[in-house]
Amino acid sequence: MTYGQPFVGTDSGPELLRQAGLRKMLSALGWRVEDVPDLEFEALQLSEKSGTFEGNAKNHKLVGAGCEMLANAVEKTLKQKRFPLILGGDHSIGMGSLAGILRAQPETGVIWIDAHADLNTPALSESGNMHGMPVGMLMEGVAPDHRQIPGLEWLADGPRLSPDSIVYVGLRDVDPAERRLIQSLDIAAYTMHEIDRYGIGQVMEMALDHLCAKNPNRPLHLSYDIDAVDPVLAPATGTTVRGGLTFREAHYVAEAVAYTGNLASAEIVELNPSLSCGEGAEATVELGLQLITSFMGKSII
Ligand code: DIR
Ligand code: MN
Ligand code: MN
Ligand code: MN
Repeated sequence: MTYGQPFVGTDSGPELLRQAGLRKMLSALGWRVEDVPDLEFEALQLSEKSGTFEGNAKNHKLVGAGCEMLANAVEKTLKQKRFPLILGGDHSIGMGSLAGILRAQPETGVIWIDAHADLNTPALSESGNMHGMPVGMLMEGVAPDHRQIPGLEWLADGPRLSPDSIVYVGLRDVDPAERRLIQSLDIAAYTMHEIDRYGIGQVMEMALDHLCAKNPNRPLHLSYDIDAVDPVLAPATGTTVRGGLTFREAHYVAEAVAYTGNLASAEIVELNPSLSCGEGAEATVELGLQLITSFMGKSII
């Protein structure tokens, strides 16, 4: 998926992770891996229903139809008691992942690692880019009437994410409308400021406690936007913001989530090797692969 943001190349992430040895890494950790082929979004029959949509959501038909395919695949995988590891693609796919997860396991807690809050909707977005909307489109009290948005009609009656069922880690570029929502809905947000103040160890303890204190066995979903990591380490992504997670902070987040034993699904998104030449692209893919290895259970000793 690359239609949730303006740059070409974000759809090459999955293939580059495969080429970098993802399957071998997962097998070495003891996983039995079924590598399903990429979902083909390009060939989709686009919805022509519901007249013209006036809101600000670029490529909503393609993004919406692609996310519907992904939601169905994720729901099915979870219901088979298997672990969906979702490779992006831009973060608009988070709409599909979340929709499928909430249908299969509505009690899921979500850990959103990102420089951005992705809490926009077509009515709130300044850019119209749907990779800035996956959380907003699913959240109770924020989600729009999906029947009005061609491509997204399938989302109209689905379950919603409660504002207390998500934690953010790594935020540093939040739009004014998103900031108001985080405050008014009292969403748990650990920005780079909190990471500086408390350290990543305490931040992850607070974040996981927020999600799991009442239900220690709660299934967790990790949504890892590579732009959470500092652009010095992960330059090959569409919307870099300075002052991000260090190498160890980025890994610590993944390790802390893995150590809960509750991780039930995960996605890594926004790798775009075409945005950085040579070494930067390779380094970003390699980092993505290492982060996957960490949250899929690699232990250091
Ligand atoms: C901005 C940037 N908040 C938007 N969002 C990004 O376009 O909605 N999300 N880059 O990943
Ligand atoms: Mn994102
Ligand atoms: Mn982001
Ligand atoms: Mn993004």
